[in-house]
Amino acid sequence: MRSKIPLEKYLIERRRTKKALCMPLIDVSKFDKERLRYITIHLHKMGVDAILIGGSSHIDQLLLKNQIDVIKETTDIPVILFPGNITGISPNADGILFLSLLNSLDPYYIIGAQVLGAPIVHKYKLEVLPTAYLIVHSGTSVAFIGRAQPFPDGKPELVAMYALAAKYMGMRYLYLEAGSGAKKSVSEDIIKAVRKVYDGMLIVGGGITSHQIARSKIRAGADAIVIGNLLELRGFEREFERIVKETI
Ligand code: 1GP
Repeated sequence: MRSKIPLEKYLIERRRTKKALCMPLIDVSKFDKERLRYITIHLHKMGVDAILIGGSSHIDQLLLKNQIDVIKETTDIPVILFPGNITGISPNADGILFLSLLNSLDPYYIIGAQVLGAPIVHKYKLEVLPTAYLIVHSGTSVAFIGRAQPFPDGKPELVAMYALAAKYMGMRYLYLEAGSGAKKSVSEDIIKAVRKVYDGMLIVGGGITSHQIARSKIRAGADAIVIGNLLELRGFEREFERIVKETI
């Protein structure tokens, strides 16, 4: 049983004991109760470090709350909200990635949703993980919805400039996102360039579908990897277990 220490302390301490954190992402709209319970049991057995939960901008809040309850009935692994919008906030999670999509062209995703969501987060007393969110490629739903300005290929230094700004603004978490189901994950060049200037918790996700890909992201400097789509495949367990081993 995990003793109830603050989420951030737990993540930092846990990170010290292994190469990287493994954080599966549950998209609330993708699983029914039974399947979610099955997946959670396996994630618990494999020893993942935290479970992210979120989805697109049109999240059903009741479903989100119910899904978190199902996870919590099954495991004591911390559940962290990964909201696409203010509808992604729920009182029964352990904390929230309080995201600002720094490379959005729409102020709503940089500060607007945060202002609307902050009083709800306060009311629910959720532990906040201040997170810079950078969507590096175009062509995925999250890039389209978030109006993210994609980074040009071969220019990792531009991403590193955002990372440095995030650090100077006190954001202790930085999430490099390729987008769910991305064909191209975040490149090692980008991860290395960001790692050089950013010493907070560096999370990398999008398009990580095998242990080889996971390994190269960790070697490049990721502190945590996020895996979503793979969970939707029947027989995900085999490859997922290999991914978890890469993080130990
Ligand atoms: C999406 O980074 C996450 O926000 C996970 O991506 O679904 O491609 O694993 P995948």
